[in-house]
Amino acid sequence: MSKEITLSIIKPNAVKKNVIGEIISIFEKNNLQIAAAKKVLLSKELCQEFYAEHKERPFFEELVEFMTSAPVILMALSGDNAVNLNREIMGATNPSEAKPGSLRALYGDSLGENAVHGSDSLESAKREVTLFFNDSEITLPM
Ligand code: 3AN
Repeated sequence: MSKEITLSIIKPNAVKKNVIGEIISIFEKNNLQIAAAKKVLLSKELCQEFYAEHKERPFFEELVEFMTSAPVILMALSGDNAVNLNREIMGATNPSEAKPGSLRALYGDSLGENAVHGSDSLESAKREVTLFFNDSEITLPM
């Protein structure tokens, strides 16, 4: 399996629940490493750019409103098969359909406020990690 880097976001509703450590711990137990991390309040402009592919969707404005309502944790996760492994750990988009024990089942509140984001492909991961982190902010395990 190949080493990959993927973008993870702990969304405002999960940050407010004070479960940042619990979520990071689950990533670590699943052999993902934190290659970069920061807590930020996203600007509307940056958030709109991040979610550009959803621009025409009816929930776009609501999504940007939510994601900019309070701080988020941005992380680059590294590890074998990191993109799909992170999607597996997160569970389905809708928390009510997410498998028991997955992050969205544990910490999600609704389809919109579903606790975490994870890149959906290697290509998206590259775009998303680059949008939020400079090369100098990312360190890989020795
Ligand atoms: P995922 O994050 O699982 O890849 P996407 O790409 O379909 O899911 O959706 C991006 C984000 O948009 C989701 N994480 C979710 O928070 C939000 N979203 C998706 N569908 C809806 C909806 N019908 N109403 C509100 N928010 C939605």
